[in-house]
Amino acid sequence: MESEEKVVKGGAEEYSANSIQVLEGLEAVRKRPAMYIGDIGVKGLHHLVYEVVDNSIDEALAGYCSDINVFINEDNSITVSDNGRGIPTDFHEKEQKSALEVVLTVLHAGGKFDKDSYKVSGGLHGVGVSCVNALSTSLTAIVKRGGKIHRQTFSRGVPTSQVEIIGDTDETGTTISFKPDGTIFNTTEYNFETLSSRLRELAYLNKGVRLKITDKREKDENGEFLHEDYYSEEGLKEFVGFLDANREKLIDNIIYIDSDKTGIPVEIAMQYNTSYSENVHSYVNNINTIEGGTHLTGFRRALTRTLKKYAEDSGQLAKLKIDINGDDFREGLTAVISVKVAEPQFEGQTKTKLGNDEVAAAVDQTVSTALTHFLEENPKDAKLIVQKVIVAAQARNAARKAREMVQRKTVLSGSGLPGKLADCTSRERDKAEIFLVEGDSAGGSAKQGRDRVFQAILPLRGKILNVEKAMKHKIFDSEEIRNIFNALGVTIGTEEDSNAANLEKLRYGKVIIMTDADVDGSHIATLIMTFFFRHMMDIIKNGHLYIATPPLYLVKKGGSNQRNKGIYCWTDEERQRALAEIGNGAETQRYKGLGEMDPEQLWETTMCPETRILRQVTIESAAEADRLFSMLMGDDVPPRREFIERHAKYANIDA
Ligand code: 0RA
Repeated sequence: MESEEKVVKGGAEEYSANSIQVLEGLEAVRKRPAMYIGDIGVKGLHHLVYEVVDNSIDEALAGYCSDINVFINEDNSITVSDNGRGIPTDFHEKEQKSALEVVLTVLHAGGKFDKDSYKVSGGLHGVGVSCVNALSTSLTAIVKRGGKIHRQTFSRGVPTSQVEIIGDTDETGTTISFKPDGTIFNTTEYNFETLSSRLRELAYLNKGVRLKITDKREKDENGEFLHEDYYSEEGLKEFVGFLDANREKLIDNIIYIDSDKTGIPVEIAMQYNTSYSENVHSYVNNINTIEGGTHLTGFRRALTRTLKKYAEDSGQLAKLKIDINGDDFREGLTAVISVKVAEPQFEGQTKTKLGNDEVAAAVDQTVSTALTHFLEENPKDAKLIVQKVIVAAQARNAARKAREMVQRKTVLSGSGLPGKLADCTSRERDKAEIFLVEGDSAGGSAKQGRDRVFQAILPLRGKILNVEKAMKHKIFDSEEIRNIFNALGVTIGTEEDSNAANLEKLRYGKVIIMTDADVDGSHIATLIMTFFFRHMMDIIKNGHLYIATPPLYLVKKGGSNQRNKGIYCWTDEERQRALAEIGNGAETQRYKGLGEMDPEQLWETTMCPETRILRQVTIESAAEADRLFSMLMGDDVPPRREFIERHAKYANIDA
C-alpha cells in the first residue's frame, strides 16, 4: 500500500485512497490495451485521437460546440481542442474528487453527468478518454468554464496535480493534450493522412461542425504547417458528391433524406452514376459499419420495393420478360446511410454490423416515404433510373449466360486448376500461399525460386481487365480473371449471401500480389486490388490479401560480382546507410523489375517468409478506398495521373 500511494506524485493527502482505486481500474487498460483500443499498432495509436475527438463531437451533437481543432505536435503528442461547454470541474461528492478527474480517470465515466443526452458518437470501442489517459506518459486537460481556466495533469492515468485555476476567461471549451506511451505502443508516430481523412469523414457525417487539423512537424514551401480545414454545410449530400467526383452522373439531383420522424435520426444521400458497381456505405453513430446490418437491410428493402412499385405503376416493365432483383436496383448507385442509435448492438467478426431490429423498420419507412416523393416530383429522373435498372437486369441475365458458357469451355488441367498455375504441394490452407505475379518472365523466376511445398505461383499476363469500367459479363470473358478465381477455388458470387460459404473454399491463406516496384507495377497491383475489392471483398475483409515488396536497390562494392557482399535496400535511408557501411567504391544497383533478379535473389528478398516485407491490404475505410479506386480506374485521367505521380510507390490502401 505504501508504495502505491507514493505513485501519486504531488497529490494532496485526500487523493491517496481514491488514487489506488483508480490505479487498479486503469491498470487493467495498461495490462490489456488491445482489449480497450483494438491493438497497440498504428491503428490503436490513431484510435486514441478518435476517442478524444468523439467526445468533442458528442458535445457538438448536443448543440454546444462548433469547432474542433486537432494538432499533431512536434514530439508526436496530440492536442484536441473544442469550444463546447467544457468538462465540469465541480467537486463530485460520491467519488470525492472533481468531475474532471472522474472523467479522466474512471473507465466509461464520459457521459455520467449528463443523463439527458445519450452518447451517440463513439469510437468503435467507446471506451472514453480515461483509456487515452491510461496509455499516455503525460496528459494535460485545460477546461475553460464558469469564467475560469482550469488545468489538471496526469501521467499514465495517475493525477500529477490537482485541478488548478490558472486564469480568467469569458470563453468555454476543453483542450486535451496527450503523449502516447512508447512502452505500450509499437509505434508512436502519427500519420497526417490517416487522421485527416477521418476528420473529413466526420465533417461530412456531422454537418455544421468545423474540424481542423494542423501538423506541427512539417512545414510546406510557404513556411506554413501542413493543415486541413473541413466543414460541410450539406453533410452526406456533399459526401456523395465527393465520392462520385470522378464518375459520370446519371441524374443531376442527389436524393437527400434527413429525418427523425421515427425517433431514430436517419440521414441518407444517394446518387446514380453510369458505372456498374454498387457503392453503398453505412454508418452508425459515426462508425463505418463495414459489415452492414439492419439499417442497410431497411434501406435496401425500401429502395427495391419503392422503385419496383413506381416502375410497375408507370407501365415501364410491361415488355420486360425477365425478373428484376435487388442487385439491379443498386447498380451504379452511390449512397451513404448514417443513423444515430441510442443503444447500438454491434455484431459480426469486426463488430461493425448493426443488430438492432427496430432500425430496419425506421430506415425502411423513412426511405420509402422520401423516395416516393422524389419519384413523383422528378419524373424525368425517375424514368432514367428505371431504364438503368432494366438495363442492369438484362446485363445480369447476359452475364449468367456468359458464365455458364465459360464454365463449360475453360481449359483446366486434370485437377480442375488453370494450366498456368504452379501449385504448391501442401493442402493446408493456413500455410499455403499463392503469388499473383506480373509477367511470364518474373513468373518463371518465382517458380524456380519458391518453396514449392507451400508457395504456388500464378503468372498474369500484362494488365488485367480494368474492372471498374467493365460490365459484369465482360469480366467472365477475361482469361486472367478466370484463372485467378479458378486457382483460388472460389466463384465470383452474384447472390448476396453466398460469400461466407464461398470463402471456405479458398485454397490459400495468403494471396500475395507481386508486381514490379514501378508505376506500371503499382498500377497492376491496384487493378488486382480493385478486382478483389469489387468482386471478392471478403478476401480483403478476412485479411487474406497481401502485397509483396521487392527491394528498390542493391548496394555492393564496385566491380564485385559476389552477391553476398551486397545489401538489399527498400528505402533511400537504407541505401544511404548501406553505402556508408560498405564504404569506398560502393555502388547502387537500382532494381526496376522483378525480372532483374535471379530466382535466388527473388526468394531471398521478396518471397522468403523470414526476410520478405509483406503488406496486408486492409479496408481501413471502405469509403476512402472506394473513392481511390474510382479515381484510379475511372475515365477522368488528370486526377489519376496526379495521384500516381504523388504516390510514386503504391496506393495507400494497404496497411
Ligand atoms: C460531461 C458533461 C458535460 C460536458 C462534458 C462532459 C464534455 C466532455 C468533453 C470532452 C471533450 N470535450 C468535452 N466537452 C464537454 C456537460 C456539462 C454541462 O452540463 O454544462
